[in-house]
Amino acid sequence: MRIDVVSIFPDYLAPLDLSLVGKARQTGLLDLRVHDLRDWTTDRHRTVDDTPFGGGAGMVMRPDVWGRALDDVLEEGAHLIVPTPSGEPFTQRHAERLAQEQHLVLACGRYEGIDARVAEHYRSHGQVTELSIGDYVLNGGEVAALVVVEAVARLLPGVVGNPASLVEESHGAAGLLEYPVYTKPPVWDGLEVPDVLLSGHHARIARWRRDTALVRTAQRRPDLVAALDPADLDAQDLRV
Ligand code: 6GU
Repeated sequence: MRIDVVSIFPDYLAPLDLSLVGKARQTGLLDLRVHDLRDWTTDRHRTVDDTPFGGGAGMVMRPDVWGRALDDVLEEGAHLIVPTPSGEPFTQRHAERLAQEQHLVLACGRYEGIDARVAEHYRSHGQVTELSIGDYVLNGGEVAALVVVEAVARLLPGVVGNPASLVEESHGAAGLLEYPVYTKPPVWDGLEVPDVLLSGHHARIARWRRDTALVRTAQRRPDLVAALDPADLDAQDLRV
Protein backbone atom coordinates (compact mmCIF):
# COMPACT_ATOMS: atom_id res chain seq x y z
CA MET A 1 0.00 0.00 0.00
CA ARG A 2 1.05 3.58 -0.69
CA ILE A 3 0.28 6.34 1.83
CA ASP A 4 1.21 10.01 1.44
CA VAL A 5 0.82 12.46 4.33
CA VAL A 6 0.95 16.22 3.70
CA SER A 7 1.51 18.51 6.70
CA ILE A 8 3.22 21.77 7.68
CA PHE A 9 4.85 19.73 10.49
CA PRO A 10 6.30 16.66 8.77
CA ASP A 11 8.35 15.93 11.95
CA TYR A 12 5.07 15.23 13.74
CA LEU A 13 4.88 12.03 11.67
CA ALA A 14 8.31 10.79 12.82
CA PRO A 15 6.79 8.00 15.00
CA LEU A 16 5.80 6.26 11.77
CA ASP A 17 9.45 5.15 11.56
CA LEU A 18 8.99 3.07 14.73
CA SER A 19 7.57 -0.28 15.71
CA LEU A 20 5.37 -2.31 13.37
CA VAL A 21 4.62 0.56 10.97
CA GLY A 22 8.34 1.38 10.74
CA LYS A 23 9.10 -2.27 10.02
CA ALA A 24 6.36 -2.42 7.37
CA ARG A 25 8.01 0.54 5.64
CA GLN A 26 11.46 -1.07 5.82
CA THR A 27 10.23 -4.35 4.38
CA GLY A 28 8.28 -2.62 1.61
CA LEU A 29 4.79 -3.67 2.75
CA LEU A 30 4.03 0.02 3.17
CA ASP A 31 5.32 2.83 0.96
CA LEU A 32 4.74 5.82 3.26
CA ARG A 33 5.90 9.30 2.31
CA VAL A 34 5.57 12.47 4.35
CA HIS A 35 5.55 15.85 2.58
CA ASP A 36 5.94 19.44 3.77
CA LEU A 37 2.98 21.52 2.54
CA ARG A 38 5.25 24.58 2.43
CA ASP A 39 7.07 23.00 -0.52
CA TRP A 40 4.02 24.10 -2.55
CA THR A 41 4.02 27.75 -1.41
CA THR A 42 5.21 30.40 -3.84
CA ASP A 43 5.86 33.45 -1.67
CA ARG A 44 8.92 34.46 0.28
CA HIS A 45 7.22 33.80 3.62
CA ARG A 46 5.95 30.35 2.54
CA THR A 47 2.41 31.33 3.60
CA VAL A 48 -0.17 28.56 3.96
CA ASP A 49 -3.05 30.41 5.69
CA ASP A 50 -5.11 33.57 5.70
CA THR A 51 -7.99 35.23 7.59
CA PRO A 52 -11.48 33.70 7.31
CA PHE A 53 -14.06 35.27 4.99
CA GLY A 54 -17.04 36.28 7.11
CA GLY A 55 -14.79 37.13 10.02
CA GLY A 56 -14.07 35.32 13.24
CA ALA A 57 -11.06 34.10 15.11
CA GLY A 58 -8.16 32.12 13.73
CA MET A 59 -6.78 31.41 10.30
CA VAL A 60 -7.86 29.16 7.43
CA MET A 61 -5.55 27.17 5.16
CA ARG A 62 -5.48 28.50 1.60
CA PRO A 63 -7.00 26.34 -1.14
CA ASP A 64 -4.43 27.36 -3.77
CA VAL A 65 -1.51 25.95 -1.76
CA TRP A 66 -3.40 22.73 -0.95
CA GLY A 67 -4.52 22.50 -4.60
CA ARG A 68 -0.93 22.54 -5.89
CA ALA A 69 0.13 19.98 -3.28
CA LEU A 70 -2.74 17.59 -3.93
CA ASP A 71 -2.52 17.93 -7.72
CA ASP A 72 1.03 16.56 -7.35
CA VAL A 73 0.43 13.90 -4.72
CA LEU A 74 -3.11 12.66 -5.36
CA GLU A 75 -2.73 10.24 -8.26
CA GLU A 76 -5.67 8.79 -10.20
CA GLY A 77 -7.56 6.34 -7.99
CA ALA A 78 -6.11 7.58 -4.70
CA HIS A 79 -8.46 8.13 -1.73
CA LEU A 80 -8.12 11.53 -0.04
CA ILE A 81 -8.53 11.50 3.75
CA VAL A 82 -8.95 14.82 5.54
CA PRO A 83 -8.66 14.53 9.34
CA THR A 84 -10.96 17.11 10.94
CA PRO A 85 -12.99 17.32 14.16
CA SER A 86 -16.05 17.90 11.94
CA GLY A 87 -15.54 14.62 10.04
CA GLU A 88 -17.34 11.27 10.33
CA PRO A 89 -16.30 9.37 13.48
CA PHE A 90 -13.36 7.12 12.50
CA THR A 91 -14.08 3.48 13.35
CA GLN A 92 -12.56 0.05 12.81
CA ARG A 93 -14.94 -0.31 9.82
CA HIS A 94 -13.24 2.67 8.14
CA ALA A 95 -9.82 1.14 8.90
CA GLU A 96 -10.92 -2.17 7.34
CA ARG A 97 -12.19 -0.46 4.18
CA LEU A 98 -9.16 1.83 3.86
CA ALA A 99 -6.82 -1.17 4.24
CA GLN A 100 -8.25 -2.49 0.93
CA GLU A 101 -7.18 0.64 -1.00
CA GLN A 102 -4.05 0.97 -3.14
CA HIS A 103 -3.25 4.59 -2.28
CA LEU A 104 -4.29 6.91 0.55
CA VAL A 105 -3.41 10.59 0.81
CA LEU A 106 -3.86 12.31 4.18
CA ALA A 107 -4.15 16.10 4.15
CA CYS A 108 -3.41 17.45 7.64
CA GLY A 109 -4.96 20.83 8.37
CA ARG A 110 -3.95 23.23 11.13
CA TYR A 111 -5.56 26.38 12.53
CA GLU A 112 -9.31 26.54 11.88
CA GLY A 113 -9.02 24.02 9.05
CA ILE A 114 -8.65 23.90 5.28
CA ASP A 115 -10.77 26.08 2.94
CA ALA A 116 -13.89 23.96 2.29
CA ARG A 117 -13.47 24.17 -1.49
CA VAL A 118 -10.52 21.78 -1.33
CA ALA A 119 -12.61 18.77 -0.22
CA GLU A 120 -15.38 19.85 -2.63
CA HIS A 121 -12.98 20.10 -5.57
CA TYR A 122 -11.33 16.71 -5.05
CA ARG A 123 -14.70 14.96 -4.62
CA SER A 124 -15.12 15.35 -8.37
CA HIS A 125 -11.75 13.57 -8.89
CA GLY A 126 -12.16 10.61 -6.56
CA GLN A 127 -13.04 9.45 -3.07
CA VAL A 128 -12.73 12.04 -0.31
CA THR A 129 -13.45 11.21 3.34
CA GLU A 130 -13.34 13.68 6.22
CA LEU A 131 -12.66 11.77 9.47
CA SER A 132 -12.66 12.73 13.15
CA ILE A 133 -10.87 10.56 15.72
CA GLY A 134 -13.15 11.60 18.58
CA ASP A 135 -15.18 14.31 20.22
CA TYR A 136 -12.42 16.63 21.37
CA VAL A 137 -10.28 19.22 19.61
CA LEU A 138 -6.63 18.80 18.63
CA ASN A 139 -4.37 21.50 17.23
CA GLY A 140 -4.18 19.87 13.83
CA GLY A 141 -4.74 16.72 11.81
CA GLU A 142 -1.27 15.21 12.37
CA VAL A 143 -2.06 13.14 15.47
CA ALA A 144 -5.26 11.95 13.78
CA ALA A 145 -3.18 10.98 10.72
CA LEU A 146 -0.91 8.90 12.99
CA VAL A 147 -4.02 7.18 14.36
CA VAL A 148 -5.49 6.44 10.93
CA VAL A 149 -2.18 5.23 9.46
CA GLU A 150 -1.53 2.88 12.40
CA ALA A 151 -5.09 1.51 12.45
CA VAL A 152 -4.92 0.83 8.69
CA ALA A 153 -1.32 -0.39 8.45
CA ARG A 154 -1.76 -3.08 11.13
CA LEU A 155 -4.49 -4.64 8.97
CA LEU A 156 -2.21 -5.04 5.94
CA PRO A 157 -1.21 -8.67 5.41
CA GLY A 158 2.16 -9.34 7.07
CA VAL A 159 2.33 -6.23 9.28
CA VAL A 160 1.10 -7.89 12.49
CA GLY A 161 3.19 -11.04 13.01
CA ASN A 162 0.39 -13.30 14.23
CA PRO A 163 -2.82 -12.63 12.24
CA ALA A 164 -4.77 -14.45 15.01
CA SER A 165 -4.17 -11.42 17.26
CA LEU A 166 -6.40 -9.40 14.90
CA VAL A 167 -9.34 -11.76 15.43
CA GLU A 168 -10.55 -11.37 19.03
CA GLU A 169 -10.04 -7.71 19.74
CA SER A 170 -12.07 -4.73 20.83
CA HIS A 171 -14.14 -3.29 17.98
CA GLY A 172 -13.75 -6.55 16.06
CA ALA A 173 -16.51 -8.54 14.40
CA ALA A 174 -18.22 -9.44 17.69
CA GLY A 175 -19.10 -5.77 18.21
CA LEU A 176 -17.89 -5.97 21.83
CA LEU A 177 -14.99 -4.59 23.82
CA GLU A 178 -12.28 -7.15 24.53
CA TYR A 179 -12.38 -9.32 27.67
CA PRO A 180 -9.76 -8.66 30.39
CA VAL A 181 -6.41 -10.42 29.90
CA TYR A 182 -3.87 -11.82 32.38
CA THR A 183 -0.37 -13.31 32.36
CA LYS A 184 2.16 -14.57 34.92
CA PRO A 185 2.55 -14.42 37.87
CA PRO A 186 -0.76 -16.08 38.89
CA VAL A 187 -0.83 -13.95 42.08
CA TRP A 188 0.40 -10.38 42.01
CA ASP A 189 -0.02 -7.85 44.81
CA GLY A 190 -2.47 -10.27 46.43
CA LEU A 191 -4.61 -10.27 43.26
CA GLU A 192 -5.37 -13.64 41.67
CA VAL A 193 -5.92 -14.48 38.04
CA PRO A 194 -9.53 -15.78 37.66
CA ASP A 195 -9.50 -19.56 38.33
CA VAL A 196 -11.28 -20.43 35.10
CA LEU A 197 -8.32 -19.17 33.04
CA LEU A 198 -6.03 -21.69 34.81
CA SER A 199 -8.51 -24.55 34.42
CA GLY A 200 -7.52 -25.63 30.90
CA HIS A 201 -11.24 -26.00 30.16
CA HIS A 202 -11.46 -24.29 26.77
CA ALA A 203 -15.24 -24.11 26.50
CA ARG A 204 -15.56 -22.59 29.98
CA ILE A 205 -12.76 -20.10 29.22
CA ALA A 206 -14.51 -19.04 26.01
CA ARG A 207 -17.80 -18.61 27.93
CA TRP A 208 -16.09 -16.55 30.66
CA ARG A 209 -14.45 -14.32 28.06
CA ARG A 210 -17.73 -13.76 26.27
CA ASP A 211 -19.52 -12.95 29.54
CA THR A 212 -16.88 -10.51 30.79
CA ALA A 213 -16.76 -8.85 27.35
CA LEU A 214 -20.53 -8.38 27.45
CA VAL A 215 -20.53 -6.96 30.99
CA ARG A 216 -17.64 -4.64 30.22
CA THR A 217 -19.27 -3.44 27.02
CA ALA A 218 -22.63 -2.86 28.75
CA GLN A 219 -20.91 -0.81 31.48
CA ARG A 220 -18.56 1.22 29.32
CA ARG A 221 -20.22 1.35 25.90
CA PRO A 222 -23.99 0.85 26.13
CA ASP A 223 -24.18 2.27 22.58
CA LEU A 224 -22.30 -0.80 21.29
CA VAL A 225 -24.66 -3.18 23.08
CA ALA A 226 -27.66 -1.37 21.60
CA ALA A 227 -26.13 -1.81 18.12
CA LEU A 228 -25.62 -5.61 18.47
CA ASP A 229 -27.58 -7.82 16.11
CA PRO A 230 -29.92 -9.85 18.38
CA ALA A 231 -29.19 -12.82 16.10
CA ASP A 232 -25.58 -12.75 17.34
CA LEU A 233 -26.64 -13.24 20.97
CA ASP A 234 -26.97 -16.75 22.41
CA ALA A 235 -29.22 -17.97 25.25
CA GLN A 236 -26.44 -17.58 27.83
CA ASP A 237 -25.69 -13.99 26.73
CA LEU A 238 -29.26 -13.06 27.53
CA ARG A 239 -28.75 -14.21 31.15
CA VAL A 240 -25.65 -12.04 31.73
CL1 6GU B 1 -9.07 14.64 12.81
N1 6GU B 1 -8.39 16.96 13.87
C1 6GU B 1 -8.40 17.85 14.86
N2 6GU B 1 -7.76 19.02 14.68
N3 6GU B 1 -9.02 17.66 16.00
C2 6GU B 1 -9.65 16.49 16.14
C3 6GU B 1 -9.68 15.52 15.15
C4 6GU B 1 -9.04 15.78 14.01
N4 6GU B 1 -10.40 14.46 15.59
C5 6GU B 1 -10.79 14.80 16.80
N5 6GU B 1 -10.34 16.01 17.14
